[in-house]
Amino acid sequence: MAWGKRADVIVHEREPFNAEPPRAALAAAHRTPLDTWYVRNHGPVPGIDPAGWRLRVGGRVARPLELSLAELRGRFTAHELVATLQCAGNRRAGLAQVRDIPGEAPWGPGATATASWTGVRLADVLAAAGADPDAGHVAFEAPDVSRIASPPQRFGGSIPAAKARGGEVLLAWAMNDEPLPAVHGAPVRAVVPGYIGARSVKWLDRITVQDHPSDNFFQATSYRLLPPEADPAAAGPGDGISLGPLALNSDILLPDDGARLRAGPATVRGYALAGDDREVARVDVSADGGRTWTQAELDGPPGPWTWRLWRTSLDLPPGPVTLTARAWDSTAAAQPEHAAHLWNPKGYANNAWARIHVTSV
Ligand SMILES: Nc1nc2c(c(=O)[nH]1)N[C@H]1C(S)=C(S)[C@@H](COP(=O)(O)O)O[C@H]1N2
Ligand SMILES: [Mo]
Repeated sequence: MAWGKRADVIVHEREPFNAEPPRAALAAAHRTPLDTWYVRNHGPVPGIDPAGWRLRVGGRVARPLELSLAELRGRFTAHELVATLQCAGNRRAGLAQVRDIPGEAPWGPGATATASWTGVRLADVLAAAGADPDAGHVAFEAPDVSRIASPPQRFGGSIPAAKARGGEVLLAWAMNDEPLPAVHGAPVRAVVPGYIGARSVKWLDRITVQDHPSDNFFQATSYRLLPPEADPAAAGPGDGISLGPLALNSDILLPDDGARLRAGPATVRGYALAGDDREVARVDVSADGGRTWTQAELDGPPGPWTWRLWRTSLDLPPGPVTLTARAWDSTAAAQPEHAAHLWNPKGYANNAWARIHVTSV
C-alpha cells in the first residue's frame, strides 16, 4: 500500500494522498503505529534531500537563523513528547449526512492519531533567534504547493506567539522513535499539540515571527468556520471564524458501525480529546440514544497532550441498537448533541455526540 500504510486504510484521495485507518485500528494502542496513522495532504509530497534542507527563522527576530538538520539537532536540547494530532475535517462524514459538503473528503473518525515525537522546542529556537517578545504570531511554511489554494502557493499557517513559546510545540524529526516518514513531513515538521492538525506544518522550512496571523491561504481563507449560508468558493481572507485550538471531541472505535453482535454485555471502546490545554474529565456512553448513560473507564493518558482511550461494557438488548458517546472536559463543557447545528460549508470541527448503529441478535 502507498506510503507504507496498512492494506485496509480508507483512501479518500490518491493524489494528493489522503487516507485514514478503519476506526477499530485506532483502539489497539495509545501510540498509533506509523502504518495506521492518517495522512492529510493538500499537494504532492515534496522530495526533500535532508542534506540540502535548511530551516530559516526570520521576521521580527534579532538574529535570523539558517539551520541545517545537524545544526538544529546539535544546537538545541532534544525533547520527546507524546501528542495527538487531529484534523479539523475529522468526522466530517457526520456533517455530510446533514447536508452535502461538495469537494471535501468525507473523513470518518480516523483523521486523528497519537505518536511520540522527538525534536527541539520551538521556544528554544525562537529564543536563540532573539524573537521580539511583542510579536503576536509565529508563521510556518513548507515547500509543497497546493493547487487547492488560490493563488497556488506553498502550504503554511501560524499560531499565536504565546502558544509557540509553550514547551509543547516541537520541531520534530522522529515519530514513535523512527525517523519521520516522508509522508508525515521529513526531515522536520512542526507539532502543535491541542491545535487543529493544519498548524502542524510538515516539511517545515521557514519560520517567521510577525505581528499578524499568516496570510497563507490555509490560515487566512481555508480552515475557517463559515456561516451555513456562505458560498465557500466565494470566501476570501478573514471570512468566518479562524480555527486554532481543537474542540472537545470523542468517537466510538469498537464495535464497528454496522456490526452484528450477540445480545448481552458488549465492550464499547473509543477515544476522547479535549483540545489545547483542557483535559478530558468524563466520557458517557449510552445504548438507548442518550436516555440513560454509563460512565466509561478512562485509560491513563500517555501524556498531557494526548487523547484518552476509554472503554465500558453495556448490555445490548436484541434488535437494532444505537450506541452513543459524549465527552466532558475540565471546564465542564460537553460535546453538542447534534451535527445539524454544527453544519458549516467546509465541514470542519464536527464534535457532535458519537453515534454508531449495531444489530444485536
Ligand atoms: N506542508 C504541509 N503540512 C501539513 C499539511 C499539508 O498539506 N502540507 N496538512 C496539514 C493537515 S490539514 C493535517 S491534519 C496534518 C496531518 O498530518 P499527517 O499527514 O502527518 O497525519 O498535517 C498538516 N500539515
Ligand atoms: Mo487537517
